Amino acid sequence: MGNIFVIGPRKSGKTTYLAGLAYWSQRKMALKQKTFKVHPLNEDARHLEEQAKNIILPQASLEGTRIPLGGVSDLPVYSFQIEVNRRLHKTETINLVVKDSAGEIFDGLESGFINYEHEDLFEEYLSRDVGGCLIFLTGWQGDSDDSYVQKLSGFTKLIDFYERNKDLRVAVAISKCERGELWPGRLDPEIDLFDVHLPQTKLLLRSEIPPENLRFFALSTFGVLGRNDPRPNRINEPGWDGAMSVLREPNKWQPYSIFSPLYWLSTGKRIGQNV
Ligand SMILES: Nc1nc2c(ncn2[C@@H]2O[C@H](COP(=O)(O)OP(=O)(O)O)[C@@H](O)[C@H]2O)c(=O)[nH]1
Ligand SMILES: [Mg+2]
Repeated sequence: MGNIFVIGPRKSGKTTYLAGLAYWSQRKMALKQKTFKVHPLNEDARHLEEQAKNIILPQASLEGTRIPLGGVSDLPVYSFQIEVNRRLHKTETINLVVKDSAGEIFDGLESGFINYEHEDLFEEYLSRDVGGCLIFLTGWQGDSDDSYVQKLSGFTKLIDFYERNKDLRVAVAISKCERGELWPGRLDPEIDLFDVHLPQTKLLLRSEIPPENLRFFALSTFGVLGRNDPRPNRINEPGWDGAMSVLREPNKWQPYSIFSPLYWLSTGKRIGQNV
């Protein structure tokens, strides 16, 4: 089970996250993390794995995801099988189909009028066979809170419109949480990140989505340099307002909390937040 879609502003790290997931079981990990094994199942997912190997590891950035010429229906769909081996638990297998989206789709929510092309996509995203969505938010300063409220209120209206307000799980994540100002708040992101930096965003979601279907996360695909070395494992690329970065030490690549939102989205259960 498990159709999930990922949505969020441009450059919030969505595709890099999915690439990190696809490549998870391939790379030499700094910390041997054996709880999760990821098998990319379809061509799009294998391509993502290649991108992690050929672009992210050699310290470059992925190209932004654009709406394909063929329209939103041609956006890539990644299919993964995730094996979960926890001590004292039976092995679990999660089949996950994840649809990535282009940042324009999130940004377009603001206008209140959904572009008719995007409408098809939301109809698909919000159909009954989709169990959850992962929302990436990355800004925490300036007008980020206001801007997210505007877009997410468009989004919650769509959830209502498609009558998914009772049964769609929504995981909201602050991405790139290795950033020094955010890292200490990662352990209890709802209180220490959302209440502090994005309070209106949190209020809006809390008022629109039933509590059992809403969880807050902090994740970082790049992570930090080590368990006892909280320096970010990233180098900011010049320009782009700090939105573009690359890995700093590829051989220490250890994502933070990339599974716990997916695990909750697909099973409704919590798992340690650092995985
Ligand atoms: N600092 C940091 N940068 C990241 C992280 N994940 C992705 N990025 C960078 O953010 C930029 C946008 O990433 P991308 O995945 O294309 O974002 P998308 O537009 O949301 O799909 C790229 O320069 C990535 O290298 C992360 O965990 N931390
Ligand atoms: Mg992308």
